[in-house]
Amino acid sequence: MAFKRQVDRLPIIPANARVHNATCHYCIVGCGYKAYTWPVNQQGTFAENWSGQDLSKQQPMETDAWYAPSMYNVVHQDGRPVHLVLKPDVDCVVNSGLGSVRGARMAENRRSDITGTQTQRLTEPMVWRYGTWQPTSWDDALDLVARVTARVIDKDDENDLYVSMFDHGGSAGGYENTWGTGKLYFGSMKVKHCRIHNRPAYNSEVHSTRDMGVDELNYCYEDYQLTDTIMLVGTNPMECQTNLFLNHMVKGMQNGAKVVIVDPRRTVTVDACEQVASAENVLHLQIASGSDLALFNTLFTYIADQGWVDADFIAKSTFQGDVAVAEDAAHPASLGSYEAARAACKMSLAEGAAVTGLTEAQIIQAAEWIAKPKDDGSRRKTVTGYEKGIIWGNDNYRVIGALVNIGLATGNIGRDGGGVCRLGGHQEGYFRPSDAHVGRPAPYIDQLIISGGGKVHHIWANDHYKTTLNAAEFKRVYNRRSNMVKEAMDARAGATREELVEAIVGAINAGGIFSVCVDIIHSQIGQAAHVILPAVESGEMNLTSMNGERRLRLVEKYMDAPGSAQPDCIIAARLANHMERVLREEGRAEYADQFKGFDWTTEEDAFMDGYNSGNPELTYERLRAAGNNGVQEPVKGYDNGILVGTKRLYEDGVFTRHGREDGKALFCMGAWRGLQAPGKAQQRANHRFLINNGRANLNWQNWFLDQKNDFVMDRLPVPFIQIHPDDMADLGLKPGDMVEVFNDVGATQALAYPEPTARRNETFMVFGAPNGAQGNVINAGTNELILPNYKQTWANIRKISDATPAAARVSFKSWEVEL
Ligand SMILES: Nc1nc2c(c(=O)[nH]1)N[C@H]1C(S)=C(S)[C@@H](COP(=O)(O)OP(=O)(O)OC[C@H]3O[C@@H](n4cnc5c(=O)[nH]c(N)nc54)[C@H](O)[C@@H]3O)O[C@H]1N2
Ligand SMILES: Nc1nc2c(c(=O)[nH]1)N[C@H]1C(S)=C(S)[C@@H](COP(=O)(O)OP(=O)(O)OC[C@H]3O[C@@H](n4cnc5c(=O)[nH]c(N)nc54)[C@H](O)[C@@H]3O)O[C@H]1N2
Ligand code: SF4
Ligand SMILES: [Mo]
Repeated sequence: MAFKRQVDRLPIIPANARVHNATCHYCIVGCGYKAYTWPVNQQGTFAENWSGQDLSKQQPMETDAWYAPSMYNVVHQDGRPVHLVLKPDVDCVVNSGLGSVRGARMAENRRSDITGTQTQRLTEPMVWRYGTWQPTSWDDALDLVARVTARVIDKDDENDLYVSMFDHGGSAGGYENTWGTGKLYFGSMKVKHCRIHNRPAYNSEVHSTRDMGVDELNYCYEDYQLTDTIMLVGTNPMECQTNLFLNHMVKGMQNGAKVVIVDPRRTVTVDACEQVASAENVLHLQIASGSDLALFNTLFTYIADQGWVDADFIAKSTFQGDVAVAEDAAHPASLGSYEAARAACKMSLAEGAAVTGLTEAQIIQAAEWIAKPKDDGSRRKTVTGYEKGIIWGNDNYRVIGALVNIGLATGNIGRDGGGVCRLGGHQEGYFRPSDAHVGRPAPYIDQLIISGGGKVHHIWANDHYKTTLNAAEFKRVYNRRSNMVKEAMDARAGATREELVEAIVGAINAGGIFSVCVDIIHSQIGQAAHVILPAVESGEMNLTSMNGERRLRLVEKYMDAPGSAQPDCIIAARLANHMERVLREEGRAEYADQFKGFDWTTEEDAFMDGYNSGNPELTYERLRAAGNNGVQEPVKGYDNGILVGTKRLYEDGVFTRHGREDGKALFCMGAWRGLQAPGKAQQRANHRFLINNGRANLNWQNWFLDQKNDFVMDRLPVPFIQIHPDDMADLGLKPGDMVEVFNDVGATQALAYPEPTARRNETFMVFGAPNGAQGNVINAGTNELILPNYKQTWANIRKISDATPAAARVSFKSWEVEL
């Protein structure tokens, strides 16, 4: 019998099952899957089935003729129950048939009223009424949202409307939904007080690389197989970009690539690389937390001093002169030529070693693996992947700039086997009107809300209660302000709509906030909301997104939405319709006209109105034909029935991301200057433990579906914090004990997980959990341009209690498994 799945056999997919293209909607990698559906009263046989194999015989080890219980469910399609199997696609070049512990659970994580999975999914709009949430119709809920919103904003003054919205692809997002929300908030309105799902402002995660002319997704995954050295900075791809690691990086190592990993922690990625490439080909630079900039500037200095640079590339493709862009409030470092950057970033081996805690020999070794020409004099190819260890690390602008400096100096951008790229988080899928009105630096939304700003807050697919910084204070204030509105609503139970809106506006003007939450579940911030609007996920709608090598695919809708849930783009459109109607009723005709143009009935309408208008080659029909291999953006044309894409960017040596006409890349002139974000150095000085934080293979993001998935919750009933066993002994802790993590800004709790490979006084806590938000102990201090510094956090730890019954059953064996 399948473990915990209460089934002893699964139906065989019949030969005539319907097949849909489906890209996994979780991480950036975007693995290809196939969704098979067929009527519940049918199934295939050993002889006649989808695989074409005789299933009465034992299949070979690498067979595609199987699926796991987690890939199966019974759902509805066109109103009828169907079997659903969602299994990895062997023909997709991204994953070649591999799944992951997240993606391979997509099917069992669909809402099913038949098998009882994910019944937490919202099925209908809800409005705060009579002291609780009451189900209601879309028109009723949207009318209330539109009336209250219209009361606090006006043409040319939309600053009291605050918006939190996804900017990604995958599920929640994608070209349809970023356009729907974007057209509403940046087209019809010019909302300035907005933020993105993962940071408290509407800005870029990677300003500097863009300012230097280099888009952050410039390579293709195949480059990992064509390279001499793979450099991984502040990222843990075995757990976070799993099939990019397993299907491309592993193959690169098997082809002989060496690996340099920069991470203050020994990760399972380090372990896995050592197993594949053998330890002598893996260099783990276990730097002091937050010291990356010192490392990169030292590497850049050393590589330049050795002359291991691509002089021809520097001359032809990079800015000649001195300073091209001066340092100012919008540019935390000057940008200019190679020589100017060399001067500004100069750092000796001794200085670099002192700051990072590495030996000079380790830094030299890294420089050789990155840039030392081969014995025959030919250039070494190095591909660099970076992610949240530096994006949410110390001195975001300068540190990313310094890393891109190395890639430019060594001619490793726009070449096969090269690239300096984000490994990525969600998939991408951004198409919106200009956000220029937001300004740069963008407003720090969380701090504005905490200090009383904002009257109405629209929240699209994120849960700041679990995932923002300074979360303890944010929740305290948000609960208080949203409760003021709830109380006012309760006091007017039974009132007319006009009276209710008056009461709400009264509470808002007294300091309250009216909160509207668009989500697929009733989230934690949704507990504070007054209106809750149910959205659908990818697969319950058609959805287009691109992955970390800019590969665009269409997920074909394969099942019905739960209840009356709608695609986000359609919710945005209906909200726009209601705004137009209400404004017209109120006699504000000119403003009402701005909300025209939302007469979409399907997500395809939103796609055509938005993405297609800027990319006329792309239609659903053509993407459907392109299948799970899709096309790599930007799309250059359509030739003989085939979409023509772009394998990697900048192969012509012309750099354009900064918008400069000369097409020359710029170097970043950012010197090392210690911990940059306010309050971090003091916090480090005053607390014993580094609370490094991030992700684990098993959990997806803020656990919104995981929290109702026993496969995950049996393994991790409470978020873990990995601690060295000797530190645990100091604190009197047994494995599984509940600890409180506390510091100057807040407190949270976790399960103590012994980790012998951890350094003393350096812990790692999984972020985003529903019952232990790591963000509670992150202070409000951000890097310049309002980039959160989640990773540099220090706190103390004390025991709260013995293990809970669920935690007491957890295994504490090593995470380092044999591959
Ligand atoms: N399993 C799983 N995969 C995911 C996600 C998930 O929730 N679960 N989420 C997706 C999303 S949205 C994102 S953004 C990505 C994030 O993907 P990653 O960035 O790869 O993951 P993180 O665990 O956040 O952080 C990566 C590493 O940064 C290291 N780090 C901490 N401080 C420093 C430092 O000062 N310097 C350096 N160099 N490294 C440091 C941490 O030790 C950690 O190993 O993952 C995506 N993939
Ligand atoms: N301490 C710490 N904090 C961090 C980070 C860290 O490394 N450390 N990383 C940051 C990063 S990189 C990220 S991406 C954020 C993640 O922070 P969030 O964006 O808050 O987390 P998610 O889990 O991605 O949130 C998804 C929400 O959208 C809902 N949802 C899912 N699909 C849909 C859909 O199709 N439509 C709608 N309307 N709703 C949907 C889910 O139910 C869930 O409530 O956290 C950030 N916070
Ligand atoms: S690696 Fe990422 S995209 Fe691929 S199956 Fe896993 S979560 Fe999905
Ligand atoms: Mo992310």
